[in-house]
Amino acid sequence: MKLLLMFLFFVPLVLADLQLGFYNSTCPQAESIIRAVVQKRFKSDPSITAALLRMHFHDCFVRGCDASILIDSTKNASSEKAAGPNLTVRGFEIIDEAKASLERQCPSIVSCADIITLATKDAVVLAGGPNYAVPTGRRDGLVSNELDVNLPGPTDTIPQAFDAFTAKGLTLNDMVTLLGAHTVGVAHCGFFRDRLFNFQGTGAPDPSMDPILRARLIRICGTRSRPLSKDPTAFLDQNTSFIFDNQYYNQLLMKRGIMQIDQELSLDGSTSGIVSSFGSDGAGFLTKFANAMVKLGSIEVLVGNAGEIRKNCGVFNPPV
Ligand code: HEM
Ligand SMILES: *[C@@H]1O[C@H](CO)[C@@H](O)[C@H](O)[C@H]1NC(C)=O
Ligand SMILES: *[C@@H]1O[C@H](CO)[C@@H](O)[C@H](O)[C@H]1NC(C)=O
Ligand SMILES: *[C@@H]1O[C@H](CO)[C@@H](O)[C@H](O)[C@H]1NC(C)=O
Ligand SMILES: CC(=O)N[C@H]1CO[C@H](CO)[C@@H](O)[C@@H]1O
Repeated sequence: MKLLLMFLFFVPLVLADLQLGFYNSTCPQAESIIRAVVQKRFKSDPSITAALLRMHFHDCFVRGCDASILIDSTKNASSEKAAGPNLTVRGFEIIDEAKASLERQCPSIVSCADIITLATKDAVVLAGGPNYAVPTGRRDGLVSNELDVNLPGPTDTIPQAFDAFTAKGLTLNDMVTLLGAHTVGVAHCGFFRDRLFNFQGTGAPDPSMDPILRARLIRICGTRSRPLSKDPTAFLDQNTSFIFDNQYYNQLLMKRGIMQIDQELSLDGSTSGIVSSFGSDGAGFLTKFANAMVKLGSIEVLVGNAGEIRKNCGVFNPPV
């Protein structure tokens, strides 16, 4: 009986969900305010598409899409930002700018989690990617802890990475599709340097890398004996680096993946077929990507009265 009561009690919470146009009546201009900020930024820096995509992914994979990635560490508490994989996440100022504008026009209405999700979509569109309707109504989380960050890494095998996606309710197809976000943006040499000189401790380069690409990456990253003191970056899609298209997959088919996890997609039998089909069907990829992004944006979201609507995306609201 107790169990049944608990079940009845929790059903409404489970059914409460994201919806299209959540701010229709409470802040009708919300989506256009965010779009304007993203458009202005994109004009001076088209790399923001990559920045926002990666921020969105890291947010959603740690405690769900609840803007926990935006919380600044304090003297007492190391937030998600302090965790290794977060070191190079960027674009926080775009979210802050949108939030400041929203707070002026509809205070305490639009969550930081929705801002990340909508801004990412806007930036994807500006880079030539698909437009898709983003269901909204996310609430901001009350916890951000460095120790919660457990993201897949660039040297994971496909089965290892897939485990991380399965744990979030995503399929292998979703994973291959979402990794298509690597059609924009950069990776620091430190994430793939071993492939150039000493792949998996073999003392030799990764045989699965095109030698022309290897030579180009050595010019960027430095030779084996004289590593550069700073860690430079290389484009993840060496062909159309700022365009959101399917060229990432075609580069993989030409052995021009930058990180090991990228190249593995075309080598592993479970994913190679998907890579080939996306390589030849650009429009199909864009449609699938839009659908996968809606799934990514729905992971473990807080809705209803859960969490809060932060006034400042970098700090939890002070207790009332
Ligand atoms: C197995 C899954 C994944 C792994 C192991 C992975 C790993 C990485 C690594 C190591 C970098 C380089 C970061 C740097 O050097 O600053 C990177 C960059 C990036 N990742 Fe992923 N990633 C994965 C999935 C995703 C997904 C699902 C998305 C988005 C939907 C995404 C979007 C991006 C973007 C856009 C960049 C470029 C960032 C920039 O230019 O600042 N990644 N990823
Ligand atoms: C908001 O408006 C759009 C467009 O008219 C509609 O499709 C959507 O269902 C509305 N959402 C809500 C929550 O009222
Ligand atoms: C540190 O933690 C204490 C107790 O949890 C709290 O009262 C205080 O405000 C925190 N200080 C900072 C700078 O977050
Ligand atoms: C680069 O991308 C274009 C399409 O945007 C494609 O036609 C071309 O074959 C690609 N070139 C290389 C070297 O991958
Ligand atoms: C963007 C950001 O906040 N990065 C932080 C990641 O963690 C390191 C080490 O704790 C900080 O120095 C960075 O500022």
